[in-house]
Amino acid sequence: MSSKVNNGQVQVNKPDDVRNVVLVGTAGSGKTSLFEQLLRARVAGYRGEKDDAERLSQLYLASLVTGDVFVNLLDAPGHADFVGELRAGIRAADAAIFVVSASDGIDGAAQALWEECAEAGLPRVIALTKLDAAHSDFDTVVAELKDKFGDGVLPTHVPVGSGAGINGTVGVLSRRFRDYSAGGGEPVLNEQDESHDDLIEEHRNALIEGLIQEADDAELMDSYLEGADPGRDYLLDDLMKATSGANLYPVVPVIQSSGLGTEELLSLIEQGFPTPSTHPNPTMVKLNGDELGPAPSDPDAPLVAQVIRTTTDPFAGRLSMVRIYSGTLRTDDVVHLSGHKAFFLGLDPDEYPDRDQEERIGQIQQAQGVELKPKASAIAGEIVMLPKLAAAETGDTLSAKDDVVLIPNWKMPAALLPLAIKAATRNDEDKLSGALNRLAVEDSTVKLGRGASDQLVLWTTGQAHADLLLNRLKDRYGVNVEQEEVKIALRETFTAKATALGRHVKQSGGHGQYAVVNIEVEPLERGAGFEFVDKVVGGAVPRNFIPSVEKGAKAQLDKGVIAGFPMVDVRVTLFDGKAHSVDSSDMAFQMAAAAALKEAAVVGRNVALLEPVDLVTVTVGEEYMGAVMTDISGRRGQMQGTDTDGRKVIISALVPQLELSRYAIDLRGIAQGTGTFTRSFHGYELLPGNLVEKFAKKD
Ligand SMILES: Nc1nc2c(ncn2[C@@H]2O[C@H](COP(=O)(O)OP(=O)(O)OP(=O)(O)O)[C@@H](O)[C@H]2O)c(=O)[nH]1
Ligand SMILES: [Mg+2]
Repeated sequence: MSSKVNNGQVQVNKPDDVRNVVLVGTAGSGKTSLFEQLLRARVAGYRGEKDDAERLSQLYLASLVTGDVFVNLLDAPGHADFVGELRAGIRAADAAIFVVSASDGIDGAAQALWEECAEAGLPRVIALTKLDAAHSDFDTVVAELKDKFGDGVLPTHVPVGSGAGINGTVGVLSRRFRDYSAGGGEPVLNEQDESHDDLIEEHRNALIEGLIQEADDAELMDSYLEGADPGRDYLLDDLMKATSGANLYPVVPVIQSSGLGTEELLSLIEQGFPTPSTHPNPTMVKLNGDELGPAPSDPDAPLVAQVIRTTTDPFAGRLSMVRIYSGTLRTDDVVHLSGHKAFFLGLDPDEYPDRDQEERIGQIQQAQGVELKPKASAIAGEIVMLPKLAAAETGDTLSAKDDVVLIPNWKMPAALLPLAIKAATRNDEDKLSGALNRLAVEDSTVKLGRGASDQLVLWTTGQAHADLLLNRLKDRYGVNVEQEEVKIALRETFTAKATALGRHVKQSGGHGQYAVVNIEVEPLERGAGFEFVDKVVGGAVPRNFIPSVEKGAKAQLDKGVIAGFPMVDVRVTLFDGKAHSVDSSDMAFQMAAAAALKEAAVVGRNVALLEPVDLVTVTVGEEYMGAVMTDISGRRGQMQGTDTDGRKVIISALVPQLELSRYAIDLRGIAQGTGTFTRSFHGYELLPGNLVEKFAKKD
């Protein structure tokens, strides 16, 4: 067993010295506990970090040294709101420890994460945690894992004992017993301990057969079929190859309290996980969009690196976590920085403009344990921290100045939960926009927007994300904001024809005001807007005041007539009126037109409110289809149709925005974390009469 190494003395000389490993798993599955367990085993003097809200919501980097390899460990948050951080971790890593809690099993969210890893071609070892908890059973969960993730799932170590009595593991291939009962995470190793042979027998055949299949090794197959037990080293070699190629997923039992599983995982990381040069890098793209193939893991190639995450501190400034794919990065280098999110993610280029500029590298820091230490250069395969970059944002590419390439952005989670805020005081108001800009730099999932009545809206991925942003505004930037109800942009309209008289007459003393108009209002079809018709005959309203009537009517419609929302889809016909040779004026006719519209509108008779309706498409597992549809009709939704995509269904419906404010949260409950949805504005529809009361102002 390796002793604890002082990381400060480890030099990374070539990509093969490095392993980049991300811990992935659903919320609370035990990732951080395992992360700490691995660090304690290899980092001298490491006592453990304390959890805070920031730590829980973002990708966290530390390193350890095991054997001859330098391991960058990335702890990803499990909460669905922070899946963007997890995807960043998947991008930066060459392999994953996929953490599954034996006491919770595999739900839809775990399956979705597994698929994310599979899409990225990431080799995985499954760490089965909480085996000590009551009702946890190793064989039951392994069967469930095989059922959900396929036959490539094969235990390489099995626990000895059950529940709280588990005291060690036996290697399925090595037959070695590691006894963790002394505690402290340091096992006693017993070679060839035959007393546990019966435990591994059923797993051993499955594993050997799996390996033979994967390795496509005819010689091995023959000797196995003849009853010969293939040599351990031979098998281990095949195991490491199959693991590294993401064809086979070893399962390792883990228990937090005793540190069980630590050494087993570390040896898999060291021997079975790909190095940066064996795991394919992301594809490089030229500025014109042409693909160039994967970045070569070569320290002598031109620089290609990507910003994995960004934190901004009001005092220390920006700190960027950067994965280097190709080349070597040196202190004081001037490199090319590119951000082309709109191109890669199909986003609005006005909202996400392209950025191409020079960026000077200041200090380069490397994680040693949990501490950051400066170093002069870093090579392909390393993950480093770069303080004080001027413009780098999460997802941006850093490349050589004379050899500019782009690395695609990973998919961002949809920000579909609106959070309406306003500055608490004048002083906060002044600081708010600066603080919001910085929030957006470090977290590209948050979108800033304006809602109805110019309300400030932050679009977030869920309640936990919203809470985190509010905390950041307060604690990091000292800005106090108040949360408001999200205002929905309703509209007013007429539903029936009406005629009305509007007067603006003031003739006591001095220069008077005189204007009388007779108008007819009538509804137009949805989307028709505002029409003005002049039918005045015989000069009842002088020609020069006709535009005044139109202007006054338009102004009143924009302000709203019954509830303060713009009135739309209406034709106003001016058919009569009266003027005074001295007292009539432009202003008086504008006022009269406004008065006539107010007169024409009678709540409960000929006016109504319109509400914005979105086209919503929900993608869920088939089993949740009924529940989703029932819920949608409860939201006054109108079904538009369903479609299928493998084992998922896609449900389309028109749903009023008033009913969608919390849908991002509610859908997670309905579909147990497996559903996703999109929404786009469809049009305006009549708000049901029973809801009009709530919005109509009485004056
Ligand atoms: N009994 C038992 N509890 C464990 C084990 N591992 C973790 N836990 C407990 O499970 C809870 C969640 O553990 P974390 O390590 O924070 O889980 P996580 O996956 O990092 O959670 P998120 O980061 O929120 O997704 C904690 O209370 C741990 O003490 C284990 O092996 N056995
Ligand atoms: Mg955690």
